[in-house]
Amino acid sequence: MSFLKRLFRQRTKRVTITICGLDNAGKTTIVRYLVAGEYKSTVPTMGVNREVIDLPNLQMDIFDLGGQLDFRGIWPEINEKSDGLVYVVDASDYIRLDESKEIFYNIINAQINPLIPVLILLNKCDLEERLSRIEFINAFDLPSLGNIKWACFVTSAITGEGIYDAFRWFIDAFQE
Ligand SMILES: Nc1nc2c(ncn2[C@@H]2O[C@H](COP(=O)(O)OP(=O)(O)O)[C@@H](O)[C@H]2O)c(=O)[nH]1
Ligand SMILES: [Mg+2]
Repeated sequence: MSFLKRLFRQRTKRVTITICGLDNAGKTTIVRYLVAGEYKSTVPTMGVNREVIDLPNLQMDIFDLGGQLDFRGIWPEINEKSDGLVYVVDASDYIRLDESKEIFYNIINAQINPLIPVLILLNKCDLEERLSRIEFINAFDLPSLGNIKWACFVTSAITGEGIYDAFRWFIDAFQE
């Protein structure tokens, strides 16, 4: 390995990220968007998808966890080792909002290290019938997260809206 490469590697921080949320929230589409810089169609995730994204001084090893009930059993083990959590909610899925909230707090209270950054994405904001950010923050009781370092961004993995700002915040959270 070259001297420069070694130097560069030393400066590169590696983090393990998990992406959770109900099936169909848009998790895989968001990861694909991060990789490709544009919308790409996806198929439902069976188990775990892993994707490594290299940024100038951060390497993100992303575990995209299948949201179906069958696969949630493997979440705790992966979340325990995680340096950062991305939690994705479908802003148009009013019916499963409570289910998503329950899962979210289960991860927060029982699966992750409370010091890691938590990025919450209210996804599918391109759809007309959807929760607003304020409605969502109230419904999910996000202020009750207290000292956890969290942020909530409104995103669309189809148009790309909000993705840059959301991940800018997330990446910055690892540089502190
Ligand atoms: N309208 C809209 N559809 C989306 C968005 N993100 C994902 N989808 C669609 O939602 C479905 C589920 O997406 P997927 O990424 O597989 O969800 P996952 O189960 O959470 O990984 C797919 O049909 C996606 O095209 C979005 O921001 N807006
Ligand atoms: Mg998926």
